[in-house]
Amino acid sequence: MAHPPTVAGIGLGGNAGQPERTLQRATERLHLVPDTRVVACSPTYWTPPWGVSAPQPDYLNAVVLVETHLGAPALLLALQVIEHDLGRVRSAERNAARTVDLDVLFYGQAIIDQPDLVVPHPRLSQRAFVLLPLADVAPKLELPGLDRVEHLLDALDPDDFDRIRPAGVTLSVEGQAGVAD
Ligand code: A4P
Ligand code: MG
Repeated sequence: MAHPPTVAGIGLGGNAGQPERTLQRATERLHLVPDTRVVACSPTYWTPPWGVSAPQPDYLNAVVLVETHLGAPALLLALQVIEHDLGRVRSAERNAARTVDLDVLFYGQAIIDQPDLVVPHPRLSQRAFVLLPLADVAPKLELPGLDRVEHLLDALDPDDFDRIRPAGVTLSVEGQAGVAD
């Protein structure tokens, strides 16, 4: 049975291969997921790798909002298919470099705590690389069990924004990433 239309936030990140191209392709694929359409794309940011022990390239990060009739588990499954198709190889190493990581940041006002799906994303409120692009597209959003996005962003340590810089890569559902001069 179709679920009522729900807005969900998808976190996109990648730091292997060609992240500009891969995040654009992921955005196009999100728009092709059945019963789902992309309703907003944030700007993109280059961000220093968070939670890694060995050096890695910076990540390209962004947030896309979708409106979907899929339930949250089906949406996660669709994200995993896209990750796989775009060349994501899962590694035993935690936080290993990856071509693309797609996380469900929130799913409407749902609070989900299942072994394979935790929503809102458990580490969201600590992460400038998530909150900065999320605040670009949904600053006033109240995240269930947390706070308003703009308040979560304000609560971060200013040091968390060190070395985050706008990437100027425009994500769109129309194909072809635009790269600003
Ligand atoms: N899972 C549970 N809840 C969710 C959710 N809300 N969205 C489960 C997506 N997946 C969820 O994910 C591992 C398992 O999490 C899945 O089987 C799913 O059922 P994964 O994508 O296979 O592995 P992962 O992404 O390496 O693990 P994890 O724990 O999700 O890592 P994070 O938290 O996503 O962090 N630094 C910067 N600057 N930018 C980044 O984007 N990303 C990470 C990965 C680390 N450092 C980063 C970045
Ligand atoms: Mg993930």
